[in-house]
Amino acid sequence: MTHLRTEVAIVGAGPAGLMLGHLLHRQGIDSVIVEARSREHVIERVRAGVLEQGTVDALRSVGLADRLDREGMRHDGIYIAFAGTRHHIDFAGLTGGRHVTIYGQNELVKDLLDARLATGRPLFFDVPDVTIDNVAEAPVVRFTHDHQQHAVACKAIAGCDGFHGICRESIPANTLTTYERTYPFAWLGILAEAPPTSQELVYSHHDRGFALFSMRSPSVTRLYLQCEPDEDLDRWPDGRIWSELAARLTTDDGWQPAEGHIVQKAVTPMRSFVVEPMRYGALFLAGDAAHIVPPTGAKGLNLAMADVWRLAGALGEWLKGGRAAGVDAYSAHALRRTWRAQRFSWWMTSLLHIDETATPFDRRRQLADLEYLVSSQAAMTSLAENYVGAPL
Ligand code: RFL
Ligand code: PHB
Repeated sequence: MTHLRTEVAIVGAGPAGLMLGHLLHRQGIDSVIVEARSREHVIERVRAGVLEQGTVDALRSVGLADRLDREGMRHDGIYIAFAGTRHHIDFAGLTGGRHVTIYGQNELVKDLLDARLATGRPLFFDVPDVTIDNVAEAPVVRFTHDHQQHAVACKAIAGCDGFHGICRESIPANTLTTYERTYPFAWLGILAEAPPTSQELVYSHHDRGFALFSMRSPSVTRLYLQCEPDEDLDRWPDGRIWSELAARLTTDDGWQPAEGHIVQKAVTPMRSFVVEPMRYGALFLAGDAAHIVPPTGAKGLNLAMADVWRLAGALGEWLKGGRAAGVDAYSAHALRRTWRAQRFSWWMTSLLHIDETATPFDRRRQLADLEYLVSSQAAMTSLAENYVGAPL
């Protein structure tokens, strides 16, 4: 057994854990990061693509945006399509010049990993058996790496281990309240070697189900189709995917996505989930470990970044200056932003998907909501303001 000591033990090397490690490092605070999966798996996982302006500003301010500034694609708006027509929502015009940036989560994770490796601070991959102990008094993280057992004594533990991690599960259930909503649909997502045919994202409400046109680069398109929660990918050969995308996305101005070689296919479940509070003793939850939003509002990664931004500042004040006000306020502050994103993500999801259990009244009300959205400056501004997000 090796005994290590650090200030903050971070469980999970996703965007939340890696960013937290970097922000602590910049304050001269040591951390150990332990990750269940392999380095390759963490880098290759295809997920989010939309970064709020606040996320980009934060990354830039801590020296992590060199490649993002070169390769990220600035988007000043999105399209909402329904009844055959695309309607533009002009974020920049509606929010005084604010915008979002398209940059794959896996690219961001690559940048964060490079930054971590450059610090020389510890990061263990392939650690599937992490346990945490004594978070109320003297926290310890135990794990096995390369057949060697380790125990890391620390002052705080950051649970950045995503929705299926062990940190949230380690908190006594009677001290937590969970809020959850599941949806009767999921997303079938593909990545295709095809140049984007629209400069901006297209969110399409269609009788056959929701579809989303997004991108990763000038040669790679990212597309999603609403599907069943237990959808069998074997029922979706490439030809069926393209014809369904064409049916749901083609608009009466003749626009449609270009086809190309499909390089990745996966089904993503949809869920809204929040646990309160986001702290138990010296264990702080951040990112998907504490909350999940359906991807329609593009908020998950941005919320994770906002959590660790606040947590890093609070831990710095506590560990270096002995001031606990920030860590004491962490959960309440993070939850305020979380609930705002929850409301927006739920609203975008309900607005755009076809719910087979909806009544005819609900369907007509949904169409009225879409009509109102694209005809009212106030409604478009509300969408734009929430989509671009508040500063972190
Ligand atoms: P992650 O990324 O899940 O990372 C958690 C890490 O912890 C590891 N882990 C453990 N490590 C040690 N011990 C254990 N017991 C462990 N258990 C788990 C995991 O291997 C992993 O490396 O959580 P994090 O860092 O909080 O980041 C959250 C984001 O990944 C997530 O919110 C977004 O991907 C959500 N999301 C989107 N967010 C956006 O802001 N904009 C988007 O456009 C967007 N699109 C999406 C999305 C998520 C999607 N999927 C696949 C869920 C699109 C999709 C399709
Ligand atoms: C993506 O590009 O993966 C993406 C874009 C917008 C969303 C969700 C995912 O709302």
